[in-house]
Amino acid sequence: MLKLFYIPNTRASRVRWMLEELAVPYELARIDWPTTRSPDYLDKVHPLGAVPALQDGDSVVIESAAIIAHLADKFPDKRLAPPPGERGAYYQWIVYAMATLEPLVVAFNEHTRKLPEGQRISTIAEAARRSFGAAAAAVVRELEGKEWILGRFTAADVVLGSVVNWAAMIKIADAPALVEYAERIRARPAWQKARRD
Ligand SMILES: N[C@@H](CCC(=O)N[C@@H](CS)C(=O)NCC(=O)O)C(=O)O
Repeated sequence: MLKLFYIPNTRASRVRWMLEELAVPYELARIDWPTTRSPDYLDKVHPLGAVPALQDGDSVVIESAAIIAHLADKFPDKRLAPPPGERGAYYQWIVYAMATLEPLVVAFNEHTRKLPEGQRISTIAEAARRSFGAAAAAVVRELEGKEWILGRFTAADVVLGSVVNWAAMIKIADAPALVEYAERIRARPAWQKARRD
């Protein structure tokens, strides 16, 4: 049985959403932050004491996007990844979300809400907002006339949609196309199931 190491309102939520999209059985291992600091967790689950991590048989996979891509491949009949050899745009948007967009969302979040007020630097937040706007313009263009980033819904939407939704929530993303994409994400039954408790 797949086992997801999970803390609510973290990047583990996007993996839980993916598992709900797949509608496969899984164990939700609700842990807390002290558990992630335990020697056992650091040794056997996540070397940085973070979530998410997915145990699949004898292996443990970390990194939310890697877990989501792995799950799409593990259940090919669910058609959440394009066929091998046709995955250029699919990989592109997964990596774009994680490597290009998410670090800007993180910087903006830290310097507008997460850090204690005295440690926030408004020029960092502003620079992140500008860079995010420029980088997200490519997503806006790609979504033109489409509901989902590849046309039909795939695991790339789980990764990209999680990041865009986070960006919309903290208001670094304000382009109507991104706000509407985030609304479509939140309207999915699997998204709602993944957040029911
Ligand atoms: N790139 C990693 C980031 C994982 C990560 O940083 N997770 C946060 C929660 S969203 C965490 O567990 N941080 C450890 C901490 O706050 O101590 C992924 O996408 O899985």
